[in-house]
Amino acid sequence: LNKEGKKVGILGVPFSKGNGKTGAEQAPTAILEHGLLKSLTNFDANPNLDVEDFGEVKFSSKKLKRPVSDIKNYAEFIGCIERVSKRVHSIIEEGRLCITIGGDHSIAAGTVDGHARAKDGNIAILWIDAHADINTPKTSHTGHPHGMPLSFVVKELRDHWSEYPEIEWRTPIVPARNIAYIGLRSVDDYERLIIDRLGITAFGMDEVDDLGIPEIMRRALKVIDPEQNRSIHLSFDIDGLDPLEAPATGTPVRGGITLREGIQIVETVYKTGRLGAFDLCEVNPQMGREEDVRKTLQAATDLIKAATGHRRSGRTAKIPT
Ligand code: 5AB
Ligand code: MN
Ligand code: MN
Ligand code: MN
Repeated sequence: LNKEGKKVGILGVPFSKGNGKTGAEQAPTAILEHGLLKSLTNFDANPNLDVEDFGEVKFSSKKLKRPVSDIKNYAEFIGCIERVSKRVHSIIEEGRLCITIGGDHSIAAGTVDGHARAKDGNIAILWIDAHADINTPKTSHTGHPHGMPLSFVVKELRDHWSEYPEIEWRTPIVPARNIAYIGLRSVDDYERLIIDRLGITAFGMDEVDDLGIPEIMRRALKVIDPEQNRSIHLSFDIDGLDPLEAPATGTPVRGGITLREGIQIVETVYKTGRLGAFDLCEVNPQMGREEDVRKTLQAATDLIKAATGHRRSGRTAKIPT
């Protein structure tokens, strides 16, 4: 390992109580067993990479003073994301890009909280997803926390959580204007209202079709990081990709971005030099056939590789002297 190179920390979060299905808790192990660490340190990978595997986050459910009924598995959810926030915070404080492998997307409530705290709120969030994940506990039709992580961290929505127990540790300091979505195609009515009211930048699949990823990335980064000084949080829900290329996920929606477009998004953020945290969520190795799972694990691996600086066009080898 070359300690002078880019520093990366990998953290697994085997949590799936934030969605209605089991299986996503197996993704961190499945992605590692698929060969992630090897592909990050391969001869064709970023040669100056210093990768540290931080293992899996340990968590348990919180004891609640009063029951919460409108959010499913609230005690488990809060117990998990508090731990995730602490771990992500300390990995970023070490000067590492924090790569968090979920788990369902509810864990991003913790990754964003930890990142925001490490950077005093000066972060920009790029959210790649079929869904908007900004329901408040009261607007959600399902009660699933994986549809709520953004409302948990956004400054303007913090009061919507104030009645819920065991979240004094939370730091909801990221302004809604620092968020941009790419890939939306399944947005609830109240989520659309929130996006419009708060003026959140949102590129749905219609805009991906009209503008293409390069133009969308220019526009998105200009709004969420206008002075080019923010630490960028790239939260990638694998269901942002089209289910043809990433079928093994709990809430697939057809008509998504291609794997190539997904990689292009990650590469573009990497090239800014300000990628601070990367989440890869919602892979569910229990969904579909073996071939579906293999495809999805490979897509996840390709996205994570791009987040560490892998170049598709190759690199010149250093001839050993
Ligand atoms: B995912 C829905 N909006 O709130 C809800 O996969 C779906 O992390 C949420 O993007 C999907 O339950 C959450 C209907
Ligand atoms: Mn989604
Ligand atoms: Mn999501
Ligand atoms: Mn999903």
